[in-house]
Amino acid sequence: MKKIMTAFVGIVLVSSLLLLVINRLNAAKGYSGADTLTVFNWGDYIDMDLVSQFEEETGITVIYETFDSNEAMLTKIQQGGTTYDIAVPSEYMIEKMMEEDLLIPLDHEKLPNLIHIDERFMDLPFDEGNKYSVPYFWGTVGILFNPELLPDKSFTSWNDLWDPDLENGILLIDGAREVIGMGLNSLGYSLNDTNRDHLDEALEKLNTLTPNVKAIVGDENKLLMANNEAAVSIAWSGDARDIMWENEALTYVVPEEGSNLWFDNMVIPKTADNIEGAHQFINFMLDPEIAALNTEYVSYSTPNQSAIELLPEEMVGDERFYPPAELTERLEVYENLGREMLSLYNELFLQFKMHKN
Ligand code: SPD
Repeated sequence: MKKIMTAFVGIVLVSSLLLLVINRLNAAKGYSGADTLTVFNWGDYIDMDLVSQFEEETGITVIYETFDSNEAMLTKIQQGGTTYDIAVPSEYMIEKMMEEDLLIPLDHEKLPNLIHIDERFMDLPFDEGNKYSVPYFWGTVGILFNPELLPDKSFTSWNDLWDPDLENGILLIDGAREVIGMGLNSLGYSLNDTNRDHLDEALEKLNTLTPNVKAIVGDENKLLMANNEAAVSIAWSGDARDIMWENEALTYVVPEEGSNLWFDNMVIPKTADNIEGAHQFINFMLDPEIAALNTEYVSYSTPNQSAIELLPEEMVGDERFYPPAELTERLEVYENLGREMLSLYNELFLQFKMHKN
């Protein structure tokens, strides 16, 4: 009997060890299973301590990867060979991913914390009924600038960026929709314009901005602006807020002719291997205390009403970052313009980048 017990304990030990090794190997390869969860998110877009807390609470190991544009995220998911359980695309990309059948419908019964989301951010046209996505952060695109470095300048319009005094002074977001959109808006056209003549006109106008463009960057704009190495940056509102904590001389405006209102939502892509764990992760991030900590860390605007009640007024009472509905009404949400039009936007952006170099 003693021998049988020893053999049994041995077998259990060896199998647990094997399982652990297999999990670690899968984790290293980016494959999820019930014990791992692969999260694919924008850079600088989560408090990693919260990821550790999720791991401790659930026993699930999180593999965390980042991307810097919706297009890069989509390509990775379309390519296959990955098992992303969670991704965080923006609205037009969610619509595109739904269209391409790349998303798994959410089980709302497993997301009781959804009740904390402000109704204003639920049931939006790109995903009616939030069948595939739930709000993570939202914001605008605007101009972040340093009045101390540019005492005589004011920025109320996109056209202010064409001022010859700003030579080699502006940082742009490395995003096709943002840059082409800025060209379109500066001419009074819609961010979702599909008229070829208008798009060519926008490119032509953007090409005349190149002497003022210092660099086209991703998250590096935070360091450059915080250290006064650039005076102006086109920025997503949350990044602007984050840099403004670091460098109090900076300020942020949304140009008067209009701009983009965007929503980044959590989704479960078809590549998922741990659908149960993905729901657990989403529900965890929707918890008001977790959402409040995450918001304090990343500085973006939270759609979680219960989290807002836990956050300092200094943060959530600032209308530059929590604009009321009357202000957001004049802004435009990117539409899914279809495969051909999105390729054209990317192509025009590439031409602009080549013209700059
Ligand atoms: N550093 C985090 C950036 C996240 C920004 N998402 C904005 C998407 C706008 N379409």
